[in-house]
Amino acid sequence: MNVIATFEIAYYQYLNEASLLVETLPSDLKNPHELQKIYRLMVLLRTFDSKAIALQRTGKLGTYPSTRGQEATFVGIGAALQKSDVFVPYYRDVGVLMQRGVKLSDILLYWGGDERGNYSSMAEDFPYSVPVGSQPLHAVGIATAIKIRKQKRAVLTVCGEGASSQGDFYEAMNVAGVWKLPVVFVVSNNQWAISVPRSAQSASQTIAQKAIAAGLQGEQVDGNDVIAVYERVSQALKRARETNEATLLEIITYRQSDHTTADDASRYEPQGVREEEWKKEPIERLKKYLMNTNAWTEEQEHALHKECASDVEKIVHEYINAVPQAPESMFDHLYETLPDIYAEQREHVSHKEAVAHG
Ligand SMILES: Cc1ncc(C[n+]2csc(CCOP(=O)(O)OP(=O)(O)O)c2C)c(N)n1
Ligand SMILES: [Mg+2]
Repeated sequence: MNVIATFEIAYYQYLNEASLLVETLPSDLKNPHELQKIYRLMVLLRTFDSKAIALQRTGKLGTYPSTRGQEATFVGIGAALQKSDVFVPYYRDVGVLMQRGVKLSDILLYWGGDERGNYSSMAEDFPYSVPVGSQPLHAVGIATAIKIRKQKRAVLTVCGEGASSQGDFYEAMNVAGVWKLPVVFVVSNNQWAISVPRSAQSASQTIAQKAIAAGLQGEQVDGNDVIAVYERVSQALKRARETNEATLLEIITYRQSDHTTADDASRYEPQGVREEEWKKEPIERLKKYLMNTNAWTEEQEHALHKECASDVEKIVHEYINAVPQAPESMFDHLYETLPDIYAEQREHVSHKEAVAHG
């Protein structure tokens, strides 16, 4: 017997659970302003998230998926992406979208429910939608177009560890490997797929090693450490842009919430786990580091919370007072030239609307 293949999976952490740097700070983040910016975004995201849940509980928003506890994942990804890269989201991506020019009031409109629905969605990157495992396929399609056009851009897509069990996920990685496509697959491993725990999701020791069979590099990243997320995503994007090599990043974190506001995790989540995991949560971890390095003060902290609360109030005001978009606008951001069959349907919908509203 000869061993003909071996592999290892690296785990990356920069800022450990005790807020101590265990690796050299990446050069992009050496200026304290950079980490302060990232910290502000994480606090804004959490403030927005709590408000969105409160709006749903008081009947002012439809079903909403929280990102509580996962702020480092999404803020880190958003900070690492360059403007010319393409982002292909799933439904827990507010922290990225808010850095891609999407207004937070539009995100509320998206989750607003039928009556307040924002039909055209956000077309800055890929239309915002709620796929569970199809988006990696869309990402490799876009990456193929980028490669054919010889552009220096990367595509990044995110899905959950639950979605990584789907055939679509493996198919997308396979084609990215064999066609050498400039794509980064991120799996946000938050330990739950609604009520299915990670242990029941896959017998694979890591999700990252799913990359190996497709010929890609796979690695694990501490998802409660925004420095690690930023740096590993940045490196993977750079490799994609410069060498067309795809990467799978398994970002390990914990869902500090129900799956969505339509779920009740207390029915299946073992008692005490969430509290234990909370000790590792990303915002406090970075705050302690900033304070320990004299890059943040209690006064700044107080001012930031006030500022975020006031920003979120403005966002909610915009949302509550938004004029719902016309239903026919759902046809307006899909094609450069609308095919005849949809043009007819568009006409039909707008006519029905006109009749309904006299
Ligand atoms: C193809 C498909 N299967 C199932 C569902 C129902 N569904 C919605 S979210 C979800 C769980 C996904 O979990 P995970 O991929 O871990 O992402 P997370 O929500 O934890 O971020 C499921 C099963 C769906 N929307 N689409
Ligand atoms: Mg999950």
